[in-house]
Amino acid sequence: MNYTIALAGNPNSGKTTLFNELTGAKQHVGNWPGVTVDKKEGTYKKNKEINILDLPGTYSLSPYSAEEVIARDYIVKNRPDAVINIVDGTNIERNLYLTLQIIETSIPVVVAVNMMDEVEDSGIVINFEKLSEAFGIPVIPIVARKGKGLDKLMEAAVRVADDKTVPKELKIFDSNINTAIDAVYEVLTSDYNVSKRDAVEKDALNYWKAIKVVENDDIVTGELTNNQKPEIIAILGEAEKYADGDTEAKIADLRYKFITNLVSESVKKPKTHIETGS
Ligand code: GDP
Ligand code: MG
Ligand code: K
Repeated sequence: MNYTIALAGNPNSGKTTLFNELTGAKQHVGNWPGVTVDKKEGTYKKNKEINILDLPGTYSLSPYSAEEVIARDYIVKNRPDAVINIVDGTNIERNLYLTLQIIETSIPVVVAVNMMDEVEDSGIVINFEKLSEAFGIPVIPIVARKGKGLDKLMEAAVRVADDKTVPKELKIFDSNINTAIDAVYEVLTSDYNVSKRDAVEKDALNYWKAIKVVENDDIVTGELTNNQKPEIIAILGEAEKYADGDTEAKIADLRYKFITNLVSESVKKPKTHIETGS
Protein backbone atom coordinates (compact mmCIF):
# COMPACT_ATOMS: atom_id res chain seq x y z
CA MET A 1 0.00 0.00 0.00
CA ASN A 2 1.27 3.45 -0.93
CA TYR A 3 0.80 6.44 1.32
CA THR A 4 1.19 10.15 0.81
CA ILE A 5 1.90 12.03 3.99
CA ALA A 6 2.10 15.82 3.91
CA LEU A 7 4.07 17.94 6.40
CA ALA A 8 2.39 21.16 7.46
CA GLY A 9 3.57 23.69 10.01
CA ASN A 10 4.49 27.26 10.84
CA PRO A 11 7.70 28.69 9.38
CA ASN A 12 10.61 27.79 11.69
CA SER A 13 8.78 24.89 13.33
CA GLY A 14 11.44 22.50 12.00
CA LYS A 15 9.59 21.27 8.93
CA THR A 16 12.66 21.12 6.69
CA THR A 17 14.70 19.45 9.43
CA LEU A 18 11.97 16.82 9.85
CA PHE A 19 11.62 16.34 6.10
CA ASN A 20 15.38 15.79 5.74
CA GLU A 21 15.47 13.37 8.69
CA LEU A 22 12.57 11.34 7.29
CA THR A 23 13.70 11.22 3.68
CA GLY A 24 17.49 11.23 3.93
CA ALA A 25 19.15 12.63 0.81
CA LYS A 26 16.71 11.25 -1.78
CA GLN A 27 14.41 14.20 -2.16
CA HIS A 28 13.13 16.05 -5.15
CA VAL A 29 12.76 19.82 -5.10
CA GLY A 30 10.44 21.38 -7.68
CA ASN A 31 7.98 24.24 -7.76
CA TRP A 32 4.25 24.28 -7.09
CA PRO A 33 2.44 24.91 -10.40
CA GLY A 34 2.28 28.60 -11.26
CA VAL A 35 4.28 29.88 -8.29
CA THR A 36 7.90 29.91 -7.22
CA VAL A 37 7.22 28.24 -3.90
CA ASP A 38 9.47 25.20 -3.32
CA LYS A 39 7.79 21.83 -3.61
CA LYS A 40 9.79 19.12 -1.91
CA GLU A 41 8.93 15.45 -2.21
CA GLY A 42 10.73 12.37 -1.02
CA THR A 43 10.19 8.88 0.30
CA TYR A 44 10.47 7.76 3.91
CA LYS A 45 13.91 6.24 4.29
CA LYS A 46 12.53 3.30 6.34
CA ASN A 47 9.61 2.52 4.01
CA LYS A 48 9.76 3.49 0.33
CA GLU A 49 6.00 3.10 -0.02
CA ILE A 50 5.53 6.24 2.04
CA ASN A 51 5.81 9.47 0.08
CA ILE A 52 6.53 12.58 2.09
CA LEU A 53 5.51 15.98 0.80
CA ASP A 54 6.67 19.22 2.38
CA LEU A 55 3.92 21.86 2.25
CA PRO A 56 4.87 25.56 2.42
CA GLY A 57 5.31 26.93 5.95
CA THR A 58 2.18 28.85 7.05
CA TYR A 59 0.65 30.37 10.18
CA SER A 60 -2.89 29.96 8.93
CA LEU A 61 -4.97 28.61 6.03
CA SER A 62 -6.29 31.99 4.93
CA PRO A 63 -6.76 33.00 1.27
CA TYR A 64 -4.26 35.87 1.49
CA SER A 65 -0.95 34.30 0.51
CA ALA A 66 0.23 31.85 -2.16
CA GLU A 67 1.80 29.62 0.51
CA GLU A 68 -1.42 29.32 2.50
CA VAL A 69 -3.56 28.69 -0.57
CA ILE A 70 -1.17 25.96 -1.76
CA ALA A 71 -1.19 24.28 1.65
CA ARG A 72 -4.96 24.35 2.07
CA ASP A 73 -5.79 23.38 -1.53
CA TYR A 74 -3.47 20.44 -1.23
CA ILE A 75 -5.07 19.30 2.03
CA VAL A 76 -8.73 19.75 1.05
CA LYS A 77 -8.57 18.85 -2.66
CA ASN A 78 -5.75 16.31 -3.01
CA ARG A 79 -6.47 14.85 0.41
CA PRO A 80 -3.18 13.17 1.37
CA ASP A 81 -3.57 9.94 3.36
CA ALA A 82 -2.43 11.84 6.43
CA VAL A 83 -1.02 15.19 7.49
CA ILE A 84 1.80 15.54 9.99
CA ASN A 85 1.34 18.94 11.59
CA ILE A 86 4.68 19.95 13.07
CA VAL A 87 4.42 22.36 15.96
CA ASP A 88 7.16 24.33 17.73
CA GLY A 89 6.74 23.18 21.33
CA THR A 90 8.45 26.32 22.66
CA ASN A 91 5.73 28.40 21.01
CA ILE A 92 2.81 26.01 21.22
CA GLU A 93 -0.01 28.52 21.68
CA ARG A 94 0.77 30.37 18.47
CA ASN A 95 1.38 27.17 16.49
CA LEU A 96 -1.92 25.53 17.48
CA TYR A 97 -3.82 28.15 15.49
CA LEU A 98 -2.81 26.34 12.31
CA THR A 99 -3.52 22.98 13.98
CA LEU A 100 -7.16 23.96 14.55
CA GLN A 101 -7.53 24.92 10.92
CA ILE A 102 -6.01 21.66 9.70
CA ILE A 103 -8.37 19.79 12.02
CA GLU A 104 -11.28 21.72 10.47
CA THR A 105 -10.49 20.09 7.11
CA SER A 106 -11.36 16.64 8.61
CA ILE A 107 -8.18 15.05 7.32
CA PRO A 108 -6.38 12.26 9.23
CA VAL A 109 -3.73 14.21 11.14
CA VAL A 110 -1.00 13.67 13.69
CA VAL A 111 0.52 16.55 15.63
CA ALA A 112 4.31 16.38 16.08
CA VAL A 113 5.44 18.65 18.90
CA ASN A 114 9.01 19.54 17.96
CA MET A 115 11.92 21.20 19.80
CA MET A 116 11.26 19.00 22.82
CA ASP A 117 14.94 19.43 23.82
CA GLU A 118 14.37 23.16 24.24
CA VAL A 119 10.97 22.62 25.85
CA GLU A 120 12.51 20.35 28.49
CA ASP A 121 15.46 22.68 29.09
CA SER A 122 13.12 25.58 29.69
CA GLY A 123 11.04 23.65 32.23
CA ILE A 124 7.81 23.71 30.22
CA VAL A 125 5.71 20.58 30.80
CA ILE A 126 3.27 19.57 28.07
CA ASN A 127 0.47 17.11 28.82
CA PHE A 128 0.40 15.16 25.57
CA GLU A 129 -2.46 12.90 26.63
CA LYS A 130 -4.65 15.87 27.34
CA LEU A 131 -3.88 17.48 23.99
CA SER A 132 -4.42 14.20 22.20
CA GLU A 133 -7.75 13.65 23.92
CA ALA A 134 -8.90 17.21 23.24
CA PHE A 135 -8.21 16.91 19.51
CA GLY A 136 -9.02 13.20 19.12
CA ILE A 137 -5.72 12.59 17.30
CA PRO A 138 -2.20 11.43 18.25
CA VAL A 139 0.11 14.13 19.61
CA ILE A 140 3.74 12.97 19.58
CA PRO A 141 6.81 14.67 21.11
CA ILE A 142 9.84 14.83 18.79
CA VAL A 143 13.31 16.33 18.49
CA ALA A 144 13.58 16.60 14.72
CA ARG A 145 17.19 17.77 14.84
CA LYS A 146 18.26 14.59 16.64
CA GLY A 147 15.81 12.26 14.91
CA LYS A 148 14.12 11.51 18.24
CA GLY A 149 10.49 10.32 18.30
CA LEU A 150 10.30 9.90 14.54
CA ASP A 151 9.56 6.15 14.50
CA LYS A 152 6.61 6.71 16.82
CA LEU A 153 5.50 9.68 14.75
CA MET A 154 5.52 7.69 11.51
CA GLU A 155 3.75 4.73 13.14
CA ALA A 156 1.02 7.11 14.28
CA ALA A 157 0.78 8.74 10.85
CA VAL A 158 0.39 5.36 9.11
CA ARG A 159 -2.16 4.30 11.74
CA VAL A 160 -4.40 7.35 11.21
CA ALA A 161 -4.01 6.91 7.43
CA ASP A 162 -5.03 3.22 7.60
CA ASP A 163 -7.92 3.83 9.99
CA LYS A 164 -8.91 7.10 8.31
CA THR A 165 -9.06 8.60 11.80
CA VAL A 166 -10.42 12.09 11.52
CA PRO A 167 -10.17 14.53 14.41
CA LYS A 168 -13.06 15.23 16.74
CA GLU A 169 -15.50 17.92 15.82
CA LEU A 170 -14.15 20.58 18.18
CA LYS A 171 -16.50 22.90 20.02
CA ILE A 172 -14.82 26.10 18.91
CA PHE A 173 -17.61 28.27 17.56
CA ASP A 174 -20.62 29.80 19.30
CA SER A 175 -24.21 28.91 18.41
CA ASN A 176 -24.58 31.88 16.04
CA ILE A 177 -21.55 30.85 13.99
CA ASN A 178 -22.53 27.17 14.08
CA THR A 179 -26.03 27.99 12.87
CA ALA A 180 -24.56 29.96 9.96
CA ILE A 181 -22.05 27.20 9.08
CA ASP A 182 -24.80 24.54 9.12
CA ALA A 183 -27.09 26.69 6.98
CA VAL A 184 -24.33 27.39 4.43
CA TYR A 185 -23.48 23.70 4.39
CA GLU A 186 -27.11 22.89 3.54
CA VAL A 187 -26.98 25.32 0.62
CA LEU A 188 -23.67 23.93 -0.65
CA THR A 189 -24.89 20.32 -0.57
CA SER A 190 -28.46 20.78 -1.80
CA ASP A 191 -27.37 21.23 -5.43
CA TYR A 192 -26.17 17.76 -6.23
CA ASN A 193 -26.28 14.15 -5.19
CA VAL A 194 -23.10 12.39 -4.32
CA SER A 195 -22.50 8.67 -4.56
CA LYS A 196 -21.97 6.85 -1.27
CA ARG A 197 -18.32 6.31 -2.09
CA ASP A 198 -17.64 10.03 -2.52
CA ALA A 199 -20.02 11.24 0.14
CA VAL A 200 -17.66 11.32 3.10
CA GLU A 201 -14.93 13.27 1.33
CA LYS A 202 -17.38 15.61 -0.38
CA ASP A 203 -19.04 16.29 2.96
CA ALA A 204 -15.70 17.12 4.56
CA LEU A 205 -14.87 19.48 1.70
CA ASN A 206 -18.27 21.17 1.86
CA TYR A 207 -18.16 21.52 5.63
CA TRP A 208 -14.74 23.17 5.33
CA LYS A 209 -16.08 25.41 2.55
CA ALA A 210 -19.04 26.36 4.75
CA ILE A 211 -16.68 27.54 7.50
CA LYS A 212 -14.71 29.52 4.92
CA VAL A 213 -17.85 31.14 3.50
CA VAL A 214 -18.86 32.28 6.98
CA GLU A 215 -15.30 33.64 7.38
CA ASN A 216 -15.84 35.68 4.18
CA ASP A 217 -13.05 33.81 2.44
CA ASP A 218 -12.67 35.50 -0.98
CA ILE A 219 -11.64 32.39 -2.88
CA VAL A 220 -14.33 30.03 -1.60
CA THR A 221 -16.98 32.76 -1.80
CA GLY A 222 -15.89 33.44 -5.38
CA GLU A 223 -16.70 29.82 -6.29
CA LEU A 224 -20.36 30.08 -5.25
CA THR A 225 -22.93 29.71 -8.02
CA ASN A 226 -25.52 32.38 -8.76
CA ASN A 227 -28.15 29.99 -7.41
CA GLN A 228 -26.39 29.75 -4.07
CA LYS A 229 -25.55 33.42 -3.58
CA PRO A 230 -28.89 34.96 -2.48
CA GLU A 231 -29.49 32.40 0.27
CA ILE A 232 -25.91 32.64 1.46
CA ILE A 233 -25.95 36.43 1.55
CA ALA A 234 -29.05 36.22 3.76
CA ILE A 235 -27.39 33.69 6.09
CA LEU A 236 -24.24 35.81 6.40
CA GLY A 237 -26.25 38.98 7.02
CA GLU A 238 -28.04 37.29 9.89
CA ALA A 239 -24.80 35.90 11.36
CA GLU A 240 -23.07 39.29 11.19
CA LYS A 241 -25.74 40.85 13.36
CA TYR A 242 -24.66 38.60 16.23
CA ALA A 243 -20.94 38.94 15.52
CA ASP A 244 -20.57 42.71 15.79
CA GLY A 245 -20.69 42.93 12.01
CA ASP A 246 -17.58 40.84 11.44
CA THR A 247 -17.85 37.04 11.39
CA GLU A 248 -14.26 36.65 10.22
CA ALA A 249 -12.90 38.45 13.29
CA LYS A 250 -15.36 36.56 15.51
CA ILE A 251 -14.20 33.18 14.19
CA ALA A 252 -10.54 34.11 14.66
CA ASP A 253 -11.32 35.27 18.19
CA LEU A 254 -13.16 32.03 19.04
CA ARG A 255 -10.26 29.96 17.71
CA TYR A 256 -7.79 31.89 19.87
CA LYS A 257 -10.02 31.48 22.93
CA PHE A 258 -10.27 27.74 22.36
CA ILE A 259 -6.48 27.47 22.16
CA THR A 260 -5.86 29.68 25.20
CA ASN A 261 -8.18 27.48 27.26
CA LEU A 262 -6.66 24.27 26.00
CA VAL A 263 -3.09 25.48 26.61
CA SER A 264 -3.94 26.68 30.12
CA GLU A 265 -5.15 23.14 30.90
CA SER A 266 -2.39 21.19 29.20
CA VAL A 267 0.83 23.22 29.28
CA LYS A 268 2.55 24.16 32.53
CA LYS A 269 5.14 26.91 32.30
CA PRO A 270 7.76 27.39 35.00
CA LYS A 271 6.96 30.29 37.33
CA THR A 272 10.15 32.21 36.58
CA HIS A 273 10.49 31.74 32.87
CA ILE A 274 13.18 33.91 31.33
CA GLU A 275 12.54 34.83 27.71
CA THR A 276 15.63 34.18 25.61
CA GLY A 277 14.29 36.10 22.64
CA SER A 278 15.80 33.54 20.23
P1 GDP B 1 11.21 25.28 8.89
O1 GDP B 1 11.21 26.75 8.63
O2 GDP B 1 9.94 24.84 9.52
O3 GDP B 1 11.56 24.47 7.68
O4 GDP B 1 12.31 25.02 10.03
P2 GDP B 1 13.79 24.46 9.93
O5 GDP B 1 13.81 22.99 9.70
O6 GDP B 1 14.57 25.29 8.98
O7 GDP B 1 14.24 24.70 11.43
C1 GDP B 1 14.25 25.99 12.03
C2 GDP B 1 15.35 26.03 13.09
O8 GDP B 1 15.01 25.16 14.17
C3 GDP B 1 16.70 25.55 12.56
O9 GDP B 1 17.71 26.33 13.16
C4 GDP B 1 16.76 24.11 13.05
O10 GDP B 1 18.08 23.65 13.22
C5 GDP B 1 16.04 24.21 14.37
N1 GDP B 1 15.45 22.95 14.81
C6 GDP B 1 14.75 22.06 14.06
N2 GDP B 1 14.38 21.03 14.82
C7 GDP B 1 14.85 21.25 16.06
C8 GDP B 1 14.79 20.52 17.29
O11 GDP B 1 14.21 19.45 17.41
N3 GDP B 1 15.37 21.12 18.36
C9 GDP B 1 16.00 22.32 18.31
N4 GDP B 1 16.54 22.79 19.40
N5 GDP B 1 16.08 23.00 17.16
C10 GDP B 1 15.52 22.49 16.05
MG1 MG C 1 11.77 25.04 5.75
K1 K D 1 15.09 27.67 17.97
